[in-house]
Amino acid sequence: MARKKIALVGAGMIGGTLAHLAAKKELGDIVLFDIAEGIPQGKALDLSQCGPVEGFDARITGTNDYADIAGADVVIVTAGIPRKPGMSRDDLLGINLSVMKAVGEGIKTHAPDAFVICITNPLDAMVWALREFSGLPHNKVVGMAGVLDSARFATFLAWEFGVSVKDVNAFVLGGHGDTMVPVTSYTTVSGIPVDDLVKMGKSSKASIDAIVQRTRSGGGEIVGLLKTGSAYYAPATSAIAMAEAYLGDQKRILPCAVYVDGKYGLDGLYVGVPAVIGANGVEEVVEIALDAEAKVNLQTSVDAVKELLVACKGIDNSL
Ligand code: TXD
Repeated sequence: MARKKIALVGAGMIGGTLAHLAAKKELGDIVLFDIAEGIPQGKALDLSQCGPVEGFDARITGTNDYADIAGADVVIVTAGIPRKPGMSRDDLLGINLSVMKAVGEGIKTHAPDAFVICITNPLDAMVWALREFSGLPHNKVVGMAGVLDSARFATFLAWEFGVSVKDVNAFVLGGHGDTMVPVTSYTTVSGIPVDDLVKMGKSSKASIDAIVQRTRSGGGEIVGLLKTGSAYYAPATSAIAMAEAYLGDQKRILPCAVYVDGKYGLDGLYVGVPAVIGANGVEEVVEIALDAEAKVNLQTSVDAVKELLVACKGIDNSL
């Protein structure tokens, strides 16, 4: 059976990391696309030379021509600009919306049957715009944010409780912004709810609240430290988990930015909720029962996403 084809649109910090992870896991042949001449070609050549050492068989190529993504099974989009200190994710909207228009056209023309994972910020607006520009079915276009935000939440909780990250199952819903919703009532350590662990004296409400806030500002914390850009190892790792769920028909329930129309009382927008990811892309939007506080927080997050969509429509009247 021919190897799958993974197209990475954007060959920057996350794109290069995606390529390395996909190659090490032998997910398929890899095409790195970018508008910067030389970058995708240079990274592809460098990554190819990992093969003899790592022992992976994957053809890794770099290109500046969208035609080379033809027939991709998965397309992961990181094209655009990242944050610098002092910038919010929303500040990226104007530039990255125009990038999504070009990327959407490229995918529409050359890879209309792909499962598309958008990473570019502001994520909840960019994934919606990419779906509009590409014209692909809603179940084949998703945004990566919740897996990353949940991983950040899980990391901080594992440190707090002094347990293995393997045993922490964390849930973060809502938009990929300051209004994201870490849901402690659905977050467990080996099945034990975090709220019960607090009652058992393993932590305190104040510490958990501080972890929730650190999770919300997790991206900004790294931007402030790096100064030259934003996080890329965990974002790439998170997107690869989503790609594997699709390629392997894993039926994983993952927090992803998916198109929600009807469930959660939402009327047709992309926001982070639990979704079943399998061979048909988004196979189900899982509607979990939320307590009053989580419902209010999710609505606040949805309202923030809706404001971004209004801004997008104000910039590009084709939307
Ligand atoms: O959880 C999440 N979704 C976020 C997303 C986590 C971290 C980073 N987040 C966002 O991903 C970030 O705010 C950026 O919008 C993207 C990509 O971040 P990255 O760190 O990879 O940015 P780089 O290193 O600047 O790479 C972007 C590449 C760069 O090589 C540009 O030349 C290229 O995008 N680029 C384009 N490629 C194709 N087409 C166009 N028009 C284009 N414009 C820039």
